[in-house]
Amino acid sequence: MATTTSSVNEAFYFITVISALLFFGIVFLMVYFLVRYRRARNPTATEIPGNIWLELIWIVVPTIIVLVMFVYGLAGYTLQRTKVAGALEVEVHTRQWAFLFEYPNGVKSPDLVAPSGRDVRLTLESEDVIHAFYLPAYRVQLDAVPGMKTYANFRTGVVGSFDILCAQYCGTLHSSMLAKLFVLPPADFDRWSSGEKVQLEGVQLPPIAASGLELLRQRSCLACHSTDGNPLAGPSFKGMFGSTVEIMTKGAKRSVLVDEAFIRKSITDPGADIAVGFQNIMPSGKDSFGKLDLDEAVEAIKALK
Ligand code: HEC
Ligand SMILES: [Cu+2]
Repeated sequence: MATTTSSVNEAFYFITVISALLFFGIVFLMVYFLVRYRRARNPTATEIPGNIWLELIWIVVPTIIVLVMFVYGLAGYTLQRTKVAGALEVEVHTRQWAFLFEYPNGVKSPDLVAPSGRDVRLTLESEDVIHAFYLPAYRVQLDAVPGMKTYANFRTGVVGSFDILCAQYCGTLHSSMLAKLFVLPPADFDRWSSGEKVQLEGVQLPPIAASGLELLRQRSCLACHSTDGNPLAGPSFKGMFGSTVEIMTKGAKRSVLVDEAFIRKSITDPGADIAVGFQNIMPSGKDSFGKLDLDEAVEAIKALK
């Protein structure tokens, strides 16, 4: 049965073979004409006013070739876009600079986990700039655009782990916007998605019942906040709790003590107060944290003395 992956492969091979044939055909003719009509053999140039049949051939044949490429491409595009019955639906949230995969049962994971031999339907959304979900092993590449949903299907194959990258330059830490696809035997997938710890040989699966610090990592906070005191795009979490910081609120500068309420507000409404020396680029954590998760994240920041 044709899948996204096989149809992209077919289109790719077809285009490659046609390109190779044209390349060698053109080079062969060029060399042949060079030799055959060289000056020594052909001292006076021949004036050729035109040849209707030749012209028809080089218009019609390439048009047919390009149309066949289009049909191959359209078939793959349709497979990738059309809803498949019984597919595993996964929402892919993208933001600077991490992926977050959300399952129908509410499980959220920094890596994509799926059972083998199953259709997967991704719904992509971006919370800030344009990103691109890129899963080369399965030939899936699709932009995630703010304010718009985009969709991609693929069918998982053998058990294993595969790279996922962001393929759209999206800012300073674009190159670290990475994730994995873990394809598991179906029974293991069911155990993983119901919260059990699943151990596979040589594979480190993302835990879904996370510790506070793990949670900060999974929600991409650690892309901008270090835990060692060095500022990245945002101030370090180390020593944040209990410190006094300068912030801008509606254009006015003031000092505040970083207490629990301030940390909570900074996560759910990061645009309200801007730490001096930093830019207002932090995505709101309002929708990506459940209440319990938020408590745990705040505790983890408080603990980073
Ligand atoms: C894109 C980078 C980025 C990401 C991702 C990010 N932040 Fe921030 N964060 C910033 C910047 C920049 C500031 C300083 C400007 C401001 O106050 O909005 C900041 C400020 C904060 C502050 C207030 C610190 C202060 O001294 O005022 C807290 C608390 C915070 N972030 C927590 C988090 C948590 C928790 C997450 C994960 C859900 C997170 N951030 C994700 C960039 C980021
Ligand atoms: Cu990106």
